[in-house]
Amino acid sequence: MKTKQLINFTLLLCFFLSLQYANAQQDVELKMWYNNPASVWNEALPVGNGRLGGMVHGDPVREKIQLNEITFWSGGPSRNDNTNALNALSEVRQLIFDGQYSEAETIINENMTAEQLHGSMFQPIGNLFLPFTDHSNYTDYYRELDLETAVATTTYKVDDVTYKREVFASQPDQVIVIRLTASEPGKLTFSANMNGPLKETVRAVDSNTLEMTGLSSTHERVTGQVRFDARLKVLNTGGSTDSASIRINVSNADEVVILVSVATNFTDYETLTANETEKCINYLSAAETKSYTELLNSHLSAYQNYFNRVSLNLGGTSLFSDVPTDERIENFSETKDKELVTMYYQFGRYLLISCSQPGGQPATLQGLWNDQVYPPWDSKYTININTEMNYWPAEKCNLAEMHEPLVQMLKELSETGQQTAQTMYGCDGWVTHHNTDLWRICGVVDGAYWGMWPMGGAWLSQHLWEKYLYSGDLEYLASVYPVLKSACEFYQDFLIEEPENNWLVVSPSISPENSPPVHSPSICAGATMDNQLLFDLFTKTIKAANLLDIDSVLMVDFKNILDRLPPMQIGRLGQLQEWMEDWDSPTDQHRHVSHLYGLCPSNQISPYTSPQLFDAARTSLIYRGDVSTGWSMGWKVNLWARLQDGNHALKLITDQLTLVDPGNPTMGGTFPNFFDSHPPFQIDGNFGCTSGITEMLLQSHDGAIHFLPALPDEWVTGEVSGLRAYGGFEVDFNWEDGAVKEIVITSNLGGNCRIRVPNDVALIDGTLLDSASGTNPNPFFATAEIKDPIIVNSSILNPVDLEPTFLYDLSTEAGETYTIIDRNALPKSK
Ligand code: FUC
Repeated sequence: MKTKQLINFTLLLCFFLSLQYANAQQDVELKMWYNNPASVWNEALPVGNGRLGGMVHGDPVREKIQLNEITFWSGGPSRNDNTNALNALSEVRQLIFDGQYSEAETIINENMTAEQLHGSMFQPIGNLFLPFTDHSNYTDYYRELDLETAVATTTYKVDDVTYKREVFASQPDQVIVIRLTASEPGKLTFSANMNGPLKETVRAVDSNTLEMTGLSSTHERVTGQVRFDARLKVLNTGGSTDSASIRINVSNADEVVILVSVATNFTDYETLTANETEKCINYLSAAETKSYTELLNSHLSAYQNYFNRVSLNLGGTSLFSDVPTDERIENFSETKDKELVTMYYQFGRYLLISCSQPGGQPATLQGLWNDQVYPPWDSKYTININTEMNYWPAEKCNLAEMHEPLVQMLKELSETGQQTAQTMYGCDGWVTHHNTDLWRICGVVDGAYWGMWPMGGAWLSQHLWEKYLYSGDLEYLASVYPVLKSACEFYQDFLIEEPENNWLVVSPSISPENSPPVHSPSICAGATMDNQLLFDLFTKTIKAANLLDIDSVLMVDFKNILDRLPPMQIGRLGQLQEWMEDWDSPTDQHRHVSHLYGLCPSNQISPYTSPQLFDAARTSLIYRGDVSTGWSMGWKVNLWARLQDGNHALKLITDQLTLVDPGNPTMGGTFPNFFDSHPPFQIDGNFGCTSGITEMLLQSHDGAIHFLPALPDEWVTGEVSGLRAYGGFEVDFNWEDGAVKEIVITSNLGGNCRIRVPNDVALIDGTLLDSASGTNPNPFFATAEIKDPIIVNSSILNPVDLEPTFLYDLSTEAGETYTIIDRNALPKSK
């Protein structure tokens, strides 16, 4: 090696070592902890394995674990299509075009909404109790949920003996595992029992097994048909057990492991022929053959395989780790506690792993955790935002497998929705409206104002393409293509020409759950969100067909439809119009911001390719305000991130991290157990905010992988690893003073990697990157080719001033990793 090369090499080495040192940040402690037992459900800590859920209350005197099983729903296989709809359709459409919205609404309510069945309810199994009659004088109380192990632990002392309870829900072993220990032998004397609002029987099967059975409710005239069998088995070391008729007594044991197994007769949305007792016993007897350590280890490896993929550090310094989590939430607006944000972010990932596992059901409005027989909105699937939002973090936060139950639900809806399309509208393809449930109902529910929205399939279907953009998996794409195609076929038949501009529009419809100030019904034609959804649905389906090299003739028809959809319009206030007419009001603070779907989650509105729409979307969002329901604030975190305003996004996180009274929730915010408050608890806000935090740090929807697009001033330094971007890229990076320091990109598919960065960067060996411009040759990054907007008055638009960025191209090979660093940090001789 020549001297100059040697010096360069040494400089690089020193530099690299110093970078490593600078990056060695303290790990964030991911433990939610409290110094009191949960007195109400919204303080209890959730555990789940995708199928079984438990809410651990941590009460020393009477431990309570509230239990759920994801297939325990009211009713049974059912449909709710109104057969009168088809006869009413043309009259309704004419009334809408004539501006007679109230008349149209009346006819819809009488002829198109479901006659009886507005959807089934996700219902609770019941509670497991462990009464310790002599533990009321406890001291040194502590309980936690460790997000790194997915174990809920409670410890306390009675008479100088320390008692400990550990609870986890094992995905590999399909049971909830509870271990009870004491610091002295022979100290565990308690009993175990179960009850539930829908129980039919409770009985001791033998001296250490208790069984509870039950049946789901009859609801809206559909007979309750889901049966459950729940069993607990007490495995004691030392001491003894005996059974009274409805409880197991444990005396003087050293250690006790309790296994909880629950199963139902659910097979699939059409069939309830499984044998719940056999399934329940099989799970239990398989788990019984393993030691606690074996059960824990298999749980840890399954859980951590997902959880450990992403780590985040926003530059916190363990300032508040000695403060209980509920107090930290309460103090957040003052402290801006960065580690609390990290914990809340990782809690979102924890929840998705815990409530949505391959082969199971998608996360409901409450994920997998519901203690009420009549839960809010039935704890089912509201698909005009809420279910979609549940899955916004799935791909970008490296939990692609957790997306699978949603994909499966879509396949099933595309079956049930075909009959709905034929019966209600005489159309081919499949359709669903704004709600569905375990039985995959597709009709109009809750009344025209909320339910007359035939777009549920169009929105859900976006997830099918989005998943492909991250993985590039063509086999997967082929498996979901029929769902996409059939969704388009419905609109091919259903769309009608509106009289003024001859655009093809959806009618009847609504802009979800909002009505314009000019008339009280929400009913309308051609709502902006509908047009945006169809733009995406048709564009993506055409792309999928091209990639799979099929249906080229049909795609010509689809392209013609695409060309005839209404463009976006910028109204008199400089706002993005929510409706086809300029009806928006500057005082409308409705929680739904449906027309901003085009900004997020879609990529139709971009500061680089459609700056006027970008400005208009921003104006609309400012009018809409910040504080709202939990999920609305979660959406706004994403929207402000897409608007590249990190400080405003953090303002929304602060609004969302407002502590809500767990016993009497009256506002949007966060419960002590980190659950999002709509109010009441609704899990979408958790998932929305987790997605939004990711969007503040990394975006890949707009032609490039954009690093730190919306970094708040507060988050000066930080690091994140394991985030996923379109095109099969996986990304780790850190930053200081708002500048990226080091980026490590793993390319899984190869191809051009276009990056957008806030400061100048180069490859770590000093090689400069190619400046990028024009279209990204990597097809996964194709930007939306939307029509030019119609603008009422362009003089009131104020183009948003964005921070300057650097745009580079890097050609990558599949399987290779690339390290890029701040160019200022390169050795000077380079
Ligand atoms: C939609 C929203 C409500 C609520 C419900 C479950 O109807 O408008 O705010 O989230 O879903």
